[in-house]
Order: sequence, then C-alpha cells, then structure tokens
Amino acid sequence: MRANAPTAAAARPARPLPRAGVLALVVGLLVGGLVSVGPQEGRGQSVTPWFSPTQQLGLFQNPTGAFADGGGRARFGGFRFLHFYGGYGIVLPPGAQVVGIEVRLDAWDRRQPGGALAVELSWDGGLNWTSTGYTTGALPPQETTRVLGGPTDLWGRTAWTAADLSDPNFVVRLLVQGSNVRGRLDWVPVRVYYVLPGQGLSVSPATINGGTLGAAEYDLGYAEISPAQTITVDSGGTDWVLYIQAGGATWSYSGPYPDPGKPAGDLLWRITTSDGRVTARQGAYTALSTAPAQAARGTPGVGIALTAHVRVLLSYDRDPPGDYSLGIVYTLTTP
Ligand SMILES: [Ca+2]
Repeated sequence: MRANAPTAAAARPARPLPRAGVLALVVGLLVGGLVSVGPQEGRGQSVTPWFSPTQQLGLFQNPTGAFADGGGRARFGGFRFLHFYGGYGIVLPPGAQVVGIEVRLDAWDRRQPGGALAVELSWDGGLNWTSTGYTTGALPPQETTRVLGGPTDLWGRTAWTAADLSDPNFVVRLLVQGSNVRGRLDWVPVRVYYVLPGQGLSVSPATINGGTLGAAEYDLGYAEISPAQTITVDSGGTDWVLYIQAGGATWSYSGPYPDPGKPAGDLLWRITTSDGRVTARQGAYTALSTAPAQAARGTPGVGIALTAHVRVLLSYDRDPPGDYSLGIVYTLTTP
C-alpha cells in the first residue's frame, strides 16, 4: 500500500530527511513470500521387510512348512494343484503409496526336469486375482530363491491400497505346473515397495503488502506486520524442518533517490503457532539473512499451521522515500 504521509517537514520539522530534504515521506513495502519444497532425492522408494504367511489353504502337504525361512518345507506334486497362502499381516506407514510387490519362493523340485509354480495375487480375499502369468520357471533340484514381481511391479493393477494388502484380503495363490512334480517350498514371503506422500508447503498471502509508511513508523523505527503470513506444512510422513531466508542481500528500490541498498536484515521475522506438532520455532524477532535460518520444525502431519510476523526497520537516515520489495524464501525439508 502507499499513502501520502504528512510531509516530513510539516510533521517532523526537527527531523527532515537528510537525503535531499524531501517533503513527502512515502515508503511502499512489498515482501514477497516465495516457497520451495526441499529436494525429493533421498525420499524415494522404501521397502518393507519380508512378511511371512501365517495362514494357508489347499492341496500342498505340510503346508505350514512354508511359513518360515528354514525349518520345515511344504511339498507339492499334483498337476494344477492349488494352494493359497495368506495372513501376511502387511503393514505400511500411514499415507504410503504402494509402487511394487514382490513374492519370494524358496523352492526346488527333486525330480527333473523340474516343475514350476505359477503365482497370482488377490486383493479381496480370493474373489478376484491378478493375471500376470508369472511363474518360477522350471525349478532346479537344489533349493533356489525366485522373486516374482519387483520394485515397480503392481502385478497388472493400477494401485494397491493398504486395505488390499491387509488380512484377510491379500492372498497368494500357487498353482503347480508340470508333470511328475516332487516340489518343495521352504518359504513364500511377500514384501512391498512404497513411497511416502510428498511434502507440501503453502504461504498465504503470498505477498505481504506493508502499505505506505510515514513519519509515525519512522519515528518508531520500524513497521510491524503481525500477523503477516500463514504457513501451512504437509510433512510428507516424516519429521520436517522449515527454513527461511532472504531472496537477496538487499531490498529492491524504486524511487527518485539513489538506491540505498537497504539490507535484507532490516526485515525481522518470528514464528508463532498453536499447533502441537511443532516441536521448535523461532519465537523472537530475528534478522532475515540470505543464509537459511531454521524457522520451525516438528513431527509428521498434514495441515500444520504456522504464523509469520515481520518487522521492517526504518531509518530517516538510510531509507529515502520510494517503493521497496524483498523476496522471502521458505524451504521445507527433512531434518
Ligand atoms: Ca520353511
């Protein structure tokens, strides 16, 4: 905003602006709030441990032998015999997006050439199945590990929800292929690849308009804009840190006088919040710098609200009339 303040000469005759003895004292403040979200590198895929089955149904013999790595093993033989394994107890972090599923089969066939196991998955307790056509291929006579699916393989589906992977919805179906098979299955675990939701950061209003300042603010030595901005953090499932820094070392100036090179540090900022997910914040006015400063940090969550307050230092000696603007950069990242 701009407003015509009383003339400096009239309002404050004892304190004329030394620069050129201007009569009108008009300073427009414009503080732009730029936003950037921290690098996403390193926040890529994660993978669960191998989950073991705890339930089974079908025609294999000693089927519980495939519940664990080592120990007993299940035996399978008959052509097109089916067996189902479930009860995997798959759990994912809140908000995780499934990007891949792997089924591991530690298996072999004592008779050669070996048979194979065809593998499909159900997400609704066995009503519907994937149709990948995945198989172990011919099994060798010694125990071997075959992994079907992969880090970016959704088995032909567009998405798997956490519910799809939960008990009793998620089931692994094994179908024996080959004749005269004397197969063994030591373990049939499952693991899931996922990504956590991305971080989000918004600042409102994007631009702080400090309006037109006059003798009152100059006499006070600063103009305060409180509150100035509401900052909303979506943490992306992890702890977070919010940094603040100046977009440049000095304010941009436009006016009839030489650019005074008003330093960015003439803007002081502080953060308040009533959000319990914020574990630390800078609550005292701090000079803005081109170096990132920690504004706040906290625990995971969505819609975490912070309030920024700013003060702009003003000086008759250094700040001639004109329009000033300064960029503020907020950066959200992980600790
Ligand atoms: Ca076993």
